Amino acid sequence: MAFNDYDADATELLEAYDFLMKFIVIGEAGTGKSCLLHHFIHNSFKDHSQHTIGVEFSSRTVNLGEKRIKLQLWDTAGQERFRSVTRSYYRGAAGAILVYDITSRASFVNLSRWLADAKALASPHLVTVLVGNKADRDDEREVEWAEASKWAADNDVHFMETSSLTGDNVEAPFLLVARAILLAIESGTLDPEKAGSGLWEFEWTTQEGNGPPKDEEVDTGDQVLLRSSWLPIFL
Ligand SMILES: Nc1nc2c(ncn2[C@@H]2O[C@H](COP(=O)(O)OP(=O)(O)O)[C@@H](O)[C@H]2O)c(=O)[nH]1
Ligand SMILES: [Mg+2]
Repeated sequence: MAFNDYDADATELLEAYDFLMKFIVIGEAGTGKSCLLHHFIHNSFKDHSQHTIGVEFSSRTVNLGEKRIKLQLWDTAGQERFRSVTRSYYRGAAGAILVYDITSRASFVNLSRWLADAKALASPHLVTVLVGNKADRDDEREVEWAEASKWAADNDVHFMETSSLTGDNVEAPFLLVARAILLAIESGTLDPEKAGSGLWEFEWTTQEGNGPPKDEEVDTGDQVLLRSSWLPIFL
């Protein structure tokens, strides 16, 4: 459950990393967002996935080249009634995993709206990957790979198909987005020092030469305040 995840996360915050990147996982309900995340974090299929209420957190630290990247993953509810709630969590996201279900055309048709919301509310440099999940159900496919790939190219986002049931490709979208963000940082397109300036609200911490974050730095972060004071209302 989300609150245990939060506790685990709090102790993990002391772990050293080079960059903390906030990712949001968005898309219609039932597309497999929670299962995809579960597979990425736990390397197993999530049986009996319940509807996500509001937002749930998890995190995983990955190595990209010489860098340790902590991915802070915000799983959102796809239902319309949570829309205004989840939108408030888009703020400052560096990466977005936009999920549809390849066996459901209905989950594909509103992608433009999801992407527009994310672009409007997250970081202006938001890196997005479109994920066609449930690729294991190819016989029930309603959205062709070529059509989704074209949509992604037209909208300037990355694209891949995954299966959180079999585990096919489940790490790839997360690593792809993290790598793209890291490249942008290293090439100077993104300036991490601008965190919190309003121009670049990417919630992260650089650790180079400074060791792990100090407790008070962690505690005064926007996201931590949101977690402790706001989330329990929805749990
Ligand atoms: N066949 C198949 N079913 C999946 C896959 N991913 C999720 N599901 C199922 O789809 C349903 C919704 O999954 P969930 O992760 O809760 O969707 P969410 O609402 O987007 O978070 C559940 O019944 C899952 O078991 C997948 O890759 N393949
Ligand atoms: Mg969910």
